[in-house]
Amino acid sequence: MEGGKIGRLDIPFKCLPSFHLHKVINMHTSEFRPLDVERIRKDFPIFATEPPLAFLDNAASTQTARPVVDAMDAYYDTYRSNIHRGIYRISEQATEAYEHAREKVAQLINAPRTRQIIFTRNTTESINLVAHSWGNANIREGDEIVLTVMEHHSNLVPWQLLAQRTGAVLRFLEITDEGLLDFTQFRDLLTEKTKLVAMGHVSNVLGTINPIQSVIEAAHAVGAKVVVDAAQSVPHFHVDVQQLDCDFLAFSGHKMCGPTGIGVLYGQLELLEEMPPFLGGGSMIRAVERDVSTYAELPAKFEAGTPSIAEAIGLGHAVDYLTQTNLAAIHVHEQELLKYAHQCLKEIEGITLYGPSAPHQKAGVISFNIEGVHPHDVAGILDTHGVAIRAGHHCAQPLMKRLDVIATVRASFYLYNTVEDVDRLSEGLCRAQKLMTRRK
Ligand code: C6P
Repeated sequence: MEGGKIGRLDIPFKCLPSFHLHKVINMHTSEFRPLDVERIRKDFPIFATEPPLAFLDNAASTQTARPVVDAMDAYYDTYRSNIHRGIYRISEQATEAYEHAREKVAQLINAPRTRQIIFTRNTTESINLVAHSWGNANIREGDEIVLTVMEHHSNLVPWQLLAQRTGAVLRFLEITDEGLLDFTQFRDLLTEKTKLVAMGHVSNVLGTINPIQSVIEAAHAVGAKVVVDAAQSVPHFHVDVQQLDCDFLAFSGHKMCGPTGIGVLYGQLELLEEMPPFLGGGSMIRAVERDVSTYAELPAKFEAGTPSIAEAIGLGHAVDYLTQTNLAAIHVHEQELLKYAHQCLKEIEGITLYGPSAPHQKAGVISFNIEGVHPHDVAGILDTHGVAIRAGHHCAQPLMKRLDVIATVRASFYLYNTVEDVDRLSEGLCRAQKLMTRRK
């Protein structure tokens, strides 16, 4: 399992993230049950339509599970009210449901304390919160922030803005031609000037699973803090913040069968306690004078204004849904679809697949291009066959530049996808390839 060393810090670089251990253990005990995809699909009414939809754009946003919608409907129909302020029954019920959702999220990622879970709107807002609150207070001119060329813009632009505000310097870890991070460079990048490493756990374009735990150990060894963009990992496999020992971790509800408008920021307690508020307003204060205020305890300090109440409740139910379904089984299912998709797609004439091919280094995301066919044309033709995929730069323009492409086509899998979805994808691609190259 030891895949090498990270720079001068001599920290072992583990190729396999820890969740694979869970997977291996689970698969060899009676605990492991493959997914019952047919049953799962019944929880998503969109799949009952005819002709059936092959929804393969899960990295952008997943479908919402019925129990999630039911929980949100129940809030709107029976106890809709604001939280943390009403001295009446339904407001107390809403407060309880909202805070219960926080407990479920804390358990999902094994946060030591529930107050380390801050509800935001999405991953983007979570990262911006850290960049403003922690970043403005801790980053100075000449400090270095280490990123990678595979970052989503949400884990790049906030750091660019922070660097512009403070005079800090951004440094980038490159990737190999296979789409893995090039750790031979880490030696030069991580120095005593490094104050922060911000890295995606899983690339939304290449599907690469980065060895985040080793990165965190290496960053901590030089005294740097680490922000993990977990938008593409938490929904798909078990992530344990105590095991990772990350300083901050961000993800979104809408990528894990939950609603839009709700995201999560986890942070180390001492950091969150020291950090100044991000947004000011109601709910985040202790006492307000004309010229100055004192602030509420965590997590309220970072949740100014009326939050997304129904959405938080929905997220709590999405967490229940995923954990009851079993995240290890979801991961195995996605890996099987990925393997099958790789086999099918590599047979298509003129196709270039991007990202690693070894399954343990890749999540259920597959990006590709077909020679002579624009990705948008591929997406349009697939749409006429009832296959939904994403084509474009996927909010990762520096990565597109590194791959020397303007865009890619991307298919991404989740618990409700089937082998038939992959077959329809490859049939549609064959047609697109024939149609578009015949025209030229
Ligand atoms: N990626 C995709 O199609 P928000 O929009 O804040 O919920 O998530 C932002 C984000 C941050 N990091 C990663 C790794 C992501 O994949 C995303 C969202 C979508 O790839 C929409 S661009």
